[in-house]
Amino acid sequence: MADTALLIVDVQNDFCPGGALPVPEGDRVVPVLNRAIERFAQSGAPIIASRDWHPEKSTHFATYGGQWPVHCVQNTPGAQFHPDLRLPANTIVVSKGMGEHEDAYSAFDARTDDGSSLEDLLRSQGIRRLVVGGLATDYCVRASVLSALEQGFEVLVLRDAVRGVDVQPGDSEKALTEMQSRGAKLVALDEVSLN
Ligand code: VGL
Ligand code: ZN
Repeated sequence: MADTALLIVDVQNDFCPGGALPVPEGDRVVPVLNRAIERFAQSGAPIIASRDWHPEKSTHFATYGGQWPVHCVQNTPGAQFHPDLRLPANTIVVSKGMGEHEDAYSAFDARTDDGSSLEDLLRSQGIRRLVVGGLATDYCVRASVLSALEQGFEVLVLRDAVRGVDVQPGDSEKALTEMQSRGAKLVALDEVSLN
């Protein structure tokens, strides 16, 4: 059984150029992630996609006292995965940030439609290693990687498959260094061996 899963973090229209909270070059992660998806699918390893899935009213948004423009509102086009991302039909989708007072940057705060947490899901499938890519390096990727490490998972970050918002210049670089110092490895897809 595969002990490694692919975790694709928040590759949604609102985080890509033209979206409500665009990450510069956010769409550039898509082709790299499509290659990763192919590899994982071929070896029968699980593919998990997290999505930011906010209610219309949320203290996460600047209009209600938070930090961000309105983005990834449930069931809107901006919350859809990028149209070029080739997620297989058996992708496990986990949603986060559904509470009205919830930022939920980490995919470990996300749940499936039937209420399983990401951690339960990974443990029940015998996953001990995560390969991670997506958006944004300095928010949801960072938070997800740090939670995974805290929970004892081995983490490989696909360095060509992440992009950050850089609210302050250098935030993404800082986040990558922090992830590495806590034990994550930054790798290219070709360096990842499955099985
Ligand atoms: C994210 C800011 C606000 C992310 C989500 O997915 O990195 N960033 N909500
Ligand atoms: Zn959000």
